[in-house]
Amino acid sequence: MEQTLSIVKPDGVKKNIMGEVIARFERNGLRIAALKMLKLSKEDAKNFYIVHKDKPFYNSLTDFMSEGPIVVMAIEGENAISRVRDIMGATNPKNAAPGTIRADFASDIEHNIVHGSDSQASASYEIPFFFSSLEIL
Ligand code: 3AN
Repeated sequence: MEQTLSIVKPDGVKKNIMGEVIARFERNGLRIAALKMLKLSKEDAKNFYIVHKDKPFYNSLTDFMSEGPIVVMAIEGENAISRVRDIMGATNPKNAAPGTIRADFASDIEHNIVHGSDSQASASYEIPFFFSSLEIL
């Protein structure tokens, strides 16, 4: 069993597809172990994406991630990290396989609807960033 952190980003919430994103994970047999809606401050977004702090897109990414509500969830299942990333599709929606969330809904590489941890190390940072152990069921 593996756990991963997924986020419906502000563009996904704005497009009214949070339920669609969650349903795609559930239909794949993954289990939602924790879930909440919240809004990040700019400072929160910078801390969440600290691994990207030297990237040219760090400032605009953290502006975008703090511009509106997001839905964060801890997802559990066998190979949950790679399964969630398969369901999401490639970072750039232009390269995302047909039928993936990003191919179906994302407008560009920054506004790409959904986040999923890219490794166990990332998941170990990202899950406790949002959830206490009491909130993961
Ligand atoms: P993923 O979310 O697919 O793991 P990462 O970790 O490489 O992708 O990038 C984190 C986030 O940064 C992406 N979800 C995307 O919103 C944004 N991003 C990545 N690359 C770019 C880029 N070249 N220009 C703008 N934003 C980017």
